[in-house]
Amino acid sequence: MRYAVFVTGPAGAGKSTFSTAVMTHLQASKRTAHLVNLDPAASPDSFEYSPSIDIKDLISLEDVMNELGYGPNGGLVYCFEYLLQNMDWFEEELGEYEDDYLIIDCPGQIELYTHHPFLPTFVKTLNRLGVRTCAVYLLESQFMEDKYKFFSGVLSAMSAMVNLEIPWINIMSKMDLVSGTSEDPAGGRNGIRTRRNIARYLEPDPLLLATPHGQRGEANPGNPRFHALNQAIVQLIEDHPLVSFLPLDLTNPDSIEIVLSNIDYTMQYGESEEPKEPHDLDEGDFADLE
Ligand SMILES: Nc1nc2c(ncn2[C@@H]2O[C@H](COP(=O)(O)OP(=O)(O)OP(=O)(O)O)[C@@H](O)[C@H]2O)c(=O)[nH]1
Ligand SMILES: [Mg+2]
Repeated sequence: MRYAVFVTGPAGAGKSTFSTAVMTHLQASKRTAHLVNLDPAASPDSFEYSPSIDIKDLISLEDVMNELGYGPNGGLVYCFEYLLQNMDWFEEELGEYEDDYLIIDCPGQIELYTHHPFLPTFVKTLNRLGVRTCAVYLLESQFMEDKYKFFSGVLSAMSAMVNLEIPWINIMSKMDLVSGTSEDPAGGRNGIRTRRNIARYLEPDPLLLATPHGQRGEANPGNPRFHALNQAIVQLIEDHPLVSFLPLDLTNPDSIEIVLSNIDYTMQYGESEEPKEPHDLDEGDFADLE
């Protein structure tokens, strides 16, 4: 059995840094893992480990922009369409890595997760090739500084989950930037950086949004026109508590261990397979997606 972890999340959430940390951790525990770069715009020296499979060997954003005159976002769409049309290339690259664990570092364009069909199609193809998949979605801890920004992050995580429909883990990255030990250290706007408050973000408490207006700070006071919308979002999150976050502090070795064991558990890594015919996995399991 082969396994693939999609490392997803908005721009700058720490996906590449996390992918590297996972590689280091797996290698230290004598497990083989391969890095896959799925970002056609990644700079070559951004990787501590050189990727075993690199989309840039197939197509690079730079070439698409220079030769076809696309901008960066249209260029990304072109690259993914090209990848999907050339999945035999990916399959060939994958062929060399039986019984392995792939860490797939994805690009940071949020639309890739929320509504484009590329990643779901890519995942289905991997599943057909017998690769067991899961996704981690990283949101950086700075999102907890503003509850409105935070809930927009929660909603983006939700729509990405709905779009991809694979086993899923949300991660609050860069927790080393949050102290969480004192009552309200100087950096903690709105007093969020206390342990109790952090817990309300990791298990999102919709009541954070329901507090009265005027508590957002002077620069951006709550607009009463959005009160009803906030109420509706509170209700949505309350009725569908799909999103909670595992904290990730890369300065703490235990933290990455906990996150990794959650990933292993989610993908049922190493567990004997169910006696299922391969063709059962083909159409039936994905029929609801169409
Ligand atoms: N303090 C802190 N900084 C981090 C951590 N992880 C990443 N960073 C920093 O955040 C920035 C972005 O990190 P990347 O790993 O490149 O993020 P990414 O999600 O791969 O970014 P894109 O691929 O551009 O979307 C870099 O400056 C990192 O050094 C972390 O755990 N703690
Ligand atoms: Mg990256």
